[in-house]
Amino acid sequence: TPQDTHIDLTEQEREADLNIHELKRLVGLVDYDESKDPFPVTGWDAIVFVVGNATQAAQYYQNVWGMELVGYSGPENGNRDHKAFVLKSGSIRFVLKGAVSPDSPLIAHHALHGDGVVDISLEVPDVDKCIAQAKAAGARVVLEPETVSDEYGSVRIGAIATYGETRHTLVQRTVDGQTYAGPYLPGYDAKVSTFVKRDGAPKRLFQALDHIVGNVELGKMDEWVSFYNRVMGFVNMAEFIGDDIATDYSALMSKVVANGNHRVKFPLNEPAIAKKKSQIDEYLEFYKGPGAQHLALATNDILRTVDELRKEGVEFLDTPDAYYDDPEMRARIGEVRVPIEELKARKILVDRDEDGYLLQIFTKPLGDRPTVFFEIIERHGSLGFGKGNFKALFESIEREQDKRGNL
Ligand code: TYF
Ligand code: FE
Repeated sequence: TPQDTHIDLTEQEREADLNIHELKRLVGLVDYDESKDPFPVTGWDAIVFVVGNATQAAQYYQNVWGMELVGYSGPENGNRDHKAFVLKSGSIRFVLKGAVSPDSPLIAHHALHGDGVVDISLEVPDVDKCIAQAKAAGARVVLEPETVSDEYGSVRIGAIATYGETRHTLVQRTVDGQTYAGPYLPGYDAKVSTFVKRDGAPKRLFQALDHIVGNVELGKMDEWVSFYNRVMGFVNMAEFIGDDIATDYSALMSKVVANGNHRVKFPLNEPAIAKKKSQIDEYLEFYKGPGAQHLALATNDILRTVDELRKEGVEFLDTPDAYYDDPEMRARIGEVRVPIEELKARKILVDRDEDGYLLQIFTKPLGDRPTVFFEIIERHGSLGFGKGNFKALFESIEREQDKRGNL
């Protein structure tokens, strides 16, 4: 029952009016005993993107993705290096950063990688404990624990390096019994969203973040799985794509790690040698190295989310009608909450396993390079990642690769 649980809501979830029962369904939260965890992670803190033009991207994420602008840092409040916009949807926070100063270090990062995720920031109850464990396990610490403060209070932060130029900043929001009360981190001011200015409510097209996939180099997947096991105490989840299916059509191998409560799930992909050029190789070539490939946004109404996004011009991967008309597939997925025709009309994929089913759809790349994209996911019991859809999905990705001349 929802009452009989040991997981607490995060501040962001409480503010988003979510409850544990909803979160179990949305992202597959599980109970676990934090006291034995060498590196306890509460959940996502923020996903930080570097983009070519944060001023315009902030408009896009509000107007198209229905997110709410809540915080800002930039020249007007003393940050002469870059502008940063904090956007929220449900319990997820995105931070978009773009260089203002021609000497900003963000420029070199953007020149190399294009738009992408630089920081998968995690909320932790005890930064010092995590950094000590990370060091003992041989991780590269890129920021020693420090306390930063402003008029809203204090947070304690530290950071470790992960694949490529990506990092995990660890944010402890309660210091000496006081929880930080500002819109994001010290240095950020509250900002009013265009939705609020228009006297409306943000659309809240997604309520939580389900997983973030990392693409790593050929032969490195197991090293990164082991990194998350050893350094961060993450556990392996059942779903994986091995070389058996890889060489047939998908040209990638994948394993999934998760933190104790499963709020944070990281599938890790590496390219596999196949007949065609792997989609992972295409990513690595255009991102100039390993990085975050897709973010899966959890929704409780994928039909509405997809309709709203399409109306605003978001492009999704195509799924052939044959996928829905295949009797074997119809038999396997059985009954779902809407007639299959509703899914077919929107190209939404279905997968079923022993725990339940999930609905999912994937966007085309979000920016100019064929790198980062979003997945929209609606879970109904399934704790998987859509393994049954890999064939149809990867064929669709390959059709896009072909159009780009990268097959
Ligand atoms: O997260 C996953 O594993 C699924 C499937 O390049 C997937 O969303 C895996 C790899 C990929 C695209 C989607
Ligand atoms: Fe996914």
